[in-house]
Amino acid sequence: MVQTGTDIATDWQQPEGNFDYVKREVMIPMRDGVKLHTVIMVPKGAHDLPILLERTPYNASGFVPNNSPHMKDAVWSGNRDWADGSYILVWQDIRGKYGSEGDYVMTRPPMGPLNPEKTDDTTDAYDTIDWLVKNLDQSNGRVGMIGSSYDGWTVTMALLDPHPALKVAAPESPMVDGWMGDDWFHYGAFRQVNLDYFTGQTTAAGSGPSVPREGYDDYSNFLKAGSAGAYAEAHGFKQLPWWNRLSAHPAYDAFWQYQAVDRMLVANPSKIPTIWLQGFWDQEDIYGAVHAWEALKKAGYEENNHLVIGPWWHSQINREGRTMGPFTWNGDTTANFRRNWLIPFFNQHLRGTKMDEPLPTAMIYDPAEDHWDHFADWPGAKTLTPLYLQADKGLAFQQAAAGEDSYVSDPAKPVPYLSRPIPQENDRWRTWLVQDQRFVTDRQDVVSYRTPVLTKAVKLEGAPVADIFARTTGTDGDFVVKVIDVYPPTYPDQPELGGYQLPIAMDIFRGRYRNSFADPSPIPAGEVQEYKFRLPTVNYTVKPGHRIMVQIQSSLFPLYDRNPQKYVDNIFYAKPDDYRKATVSIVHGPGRSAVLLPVARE
Ligand code: PG9
Repeated sequence: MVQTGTDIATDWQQPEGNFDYVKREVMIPMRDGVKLHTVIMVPKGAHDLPILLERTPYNASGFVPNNSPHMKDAVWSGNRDWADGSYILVWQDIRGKYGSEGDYVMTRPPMGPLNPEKTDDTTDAYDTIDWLVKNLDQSNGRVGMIGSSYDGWTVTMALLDPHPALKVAAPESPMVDGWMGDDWFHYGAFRQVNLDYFTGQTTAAGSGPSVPREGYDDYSNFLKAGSAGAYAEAHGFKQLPWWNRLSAHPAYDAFWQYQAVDRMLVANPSKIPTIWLQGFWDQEDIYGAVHAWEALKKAGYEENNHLVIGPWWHSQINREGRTMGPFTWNGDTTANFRRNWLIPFFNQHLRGTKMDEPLPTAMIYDPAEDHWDHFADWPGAKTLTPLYLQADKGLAFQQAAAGEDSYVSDPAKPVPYLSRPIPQENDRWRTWLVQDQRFVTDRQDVVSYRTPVLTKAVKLEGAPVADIFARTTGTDGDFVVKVIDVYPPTYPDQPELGGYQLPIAMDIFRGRYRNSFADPSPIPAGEVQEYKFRLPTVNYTVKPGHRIMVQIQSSLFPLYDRNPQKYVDNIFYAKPDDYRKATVSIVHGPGRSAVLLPVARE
């Protein structure tokens, strides 16, 4: 038998056979005619089911990676718990990405000063929900939105003017403020390892390549290139509109202020029951959920907004949650949260089934105690207690005599954020925030202050604030402050934790912004200045037998770009000879350097 023509079937239809669901791919029209690619899975024989919607720039089709007849096996693991036949599952490519029409704009700001169009991710979510409830006969007309990180950001956008059918939401590790403390900068220090994300997202509508590397160790790759701008532009970034916009706005000017989601939420608060969720050691978006929740609380919207912080890395909520680096938790903390709280919360608002126990205002894991704490109000500590830096590298709740400690910060030898080598494909990225800090503690450009061995537990409930007084011989400089739990020298329960220096809160602050985030100014060389900034939120018991350590350094490289330590207009374009050694002196004594701790109990 000779076959003429093609062996490819003209219109292949998968026989439904024993499939327990029907999968459809549709193009949903938005108000301006642009159509968005949407994948819909409806359990067979469904009626009166709620809809779970996720809007993503990461390929909606990829959320159903397996061609299995069973919904639970067909969806990716993050959705498995939802694929038991009780939800219609929907994933949508946002505008301009993967199968969707239209133009893509990075975390597109809502219509207004930064967006002259007639649509945004708020209207796109609205139009999508409208279509879904009108066109899916099997639905009960009620929709919940979920998603992590960028997909968490799309949830927050939907909340700004929600469709009436949207009844519940869970932004998980949402990007909320890309300048203050989420993906792009932390207090003005640029997260240059994200440059691969720029090429990945904006060189193609699908998935673009990462930046090609000269060598295995990113510490050397970035150091050789000079500034972040020199690195980016040597790799063609001038072709990327998003890079051009971002690099023209190194300070917290109107560009960043107008896209800060916490500000927008307060201007447009919703009554939708919402879970703001993030990881305790969230290496990408540690700022967003807690700040959005706090802003809404302050605006009087505490009742419908809940805060959840698990002992997790970024987006771990959608994966297994038994471990974090060398730490093993009491069971699968993510599966337990999803099954015992998240899904019942959605069920309550989407189908009226009551939760066994109502979700508390705040539910935050204490990793040291290895259990969840439930809070009717948060932060638990109503005041901050200064822990003062002392002579002889001591730390105490009492002030002591004046003194200072100096180190030389050399931009030619920045302090690494992970032990070297640091390859681009790096499975330690997820857990770098719990890395044992002993790999840098003895460097001459890192200063560490320690309390005596604690005789009583110190329970921290809230966000510590670094309040550092320092002089530098430079005219700019970065300050990294870490609060560390130092384990006892031996730890029989898990011997490899003996002496472990576990960071429980750390962040970086670019000195030029000490007086104003919008208007940077040179640091007066040789004059004592105050650098005061909030660290990530903690709920943590430092146990008797442990010590608290405060560690200070001037770089976290190559995660953050180097500060040249000479004031230049735009650090993205610092020239090689702008990079100068500086002597940094940390000043302590009455009214001077301290970390203000949210001590709830001692
Ligand atoms: N943290 C990633 C991201 C979010 C928003 C903007 C850009 C990047 C993410 O994991 O999606």
